[in-house]
Amino acid sequence: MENLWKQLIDLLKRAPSTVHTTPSSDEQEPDCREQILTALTECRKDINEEDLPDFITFAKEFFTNNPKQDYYRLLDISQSDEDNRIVVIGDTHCDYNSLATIFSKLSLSKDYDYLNNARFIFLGDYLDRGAILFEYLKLLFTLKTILGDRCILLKGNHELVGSVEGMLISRVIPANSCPLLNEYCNDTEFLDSFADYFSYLPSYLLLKTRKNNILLVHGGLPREEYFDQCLVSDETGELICDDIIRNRILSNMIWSDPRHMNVIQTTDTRFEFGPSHFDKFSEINNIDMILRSHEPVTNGVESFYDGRLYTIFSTGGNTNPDTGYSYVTNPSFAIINNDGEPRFESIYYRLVLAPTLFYYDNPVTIQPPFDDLHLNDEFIKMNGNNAES
Ligand SMILES: [Mn+2]
Repeated sequence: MENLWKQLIDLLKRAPSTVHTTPSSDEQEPDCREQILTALTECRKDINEEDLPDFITFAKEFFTNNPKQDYYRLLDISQSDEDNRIVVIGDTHCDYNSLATIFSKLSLSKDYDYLNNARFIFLGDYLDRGAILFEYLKLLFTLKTILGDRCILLKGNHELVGSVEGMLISRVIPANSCPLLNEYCNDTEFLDSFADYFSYLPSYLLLKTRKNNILLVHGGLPREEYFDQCLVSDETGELICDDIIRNRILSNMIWSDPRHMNVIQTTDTRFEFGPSHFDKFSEINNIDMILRSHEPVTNGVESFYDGRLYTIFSTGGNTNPDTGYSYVTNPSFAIINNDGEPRFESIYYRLVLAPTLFYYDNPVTIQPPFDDLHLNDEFIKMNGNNAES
């Protein structure tokens, strides 16, 4: 095990001998690649009860350096001459294996230096359901620190947490992260900062590319009654409406779910919408595509409305001990280019070496092919036919 482990780390560190880098400025960019690859293994070390004070100190420092960040609205790459790649990651729910494997897989690409150049947009739901909260949060916060503005964490419904009299309370039931934090982190200042950080995450991002305007959001669309009360600004991506309406709309967008057929909206917080609802909203607001997460889909990706809306789910794997969603057999993520064409990558499929890094004793089960195998093919070329078996 020891030798294999060392070989794998060495392999990952040397993988792309020639990588395409985006010439952004004359300034020397920091080498994020090495830092991220180190973090993937360092953060995996168990955080036991005696290590919690260190974790709390680390997290407090993170919250201080990353205050409320509810300001992302628009990311415009439509005029850019650089080769931009946007990596979109769906729900991860405290699944260390899947989060780490996405980054280790991207590190193997030979045609683009993802860890040094790509932007990473997370669609929310970091908390609850998964097996290891503290190690996962340490990795997530470390990645955000290394990537800075290249990492945008959007808010999911599981991030609707508040601190009431020194206890974390979640609006999601059951919420297993909050009881754990309340039990082990009896530190009011920490719990307040924790609630503050997650409550103020931005709820959506509008990505303008050469061909498509893409809305990135955890759930989906607002109810129809708000359609004529809001517009998405083309310049700033902001919702133009009054504060009360804005809050209702943002809540809708964190909770709603698309359906293939037209449906009657329910009165619950979590409501459903169909193709005509989607068409109407996207026409009013000039939106071509929506990428969202929120619902576990077995294949990791599900397409709606002729490929104009996708659900992406990024935790799962039927032998993955970190996931609460083992029935999601093919958890996936997306990569968007300058034209705004998304392609979908399976996190574990066909990869033998990289996932073993994070699986420890659990062998990876190979899944049937799903979609574009761009990165997988590079990996196979690099490692010979063994990677396919
Ligand atoms: Mn959700």
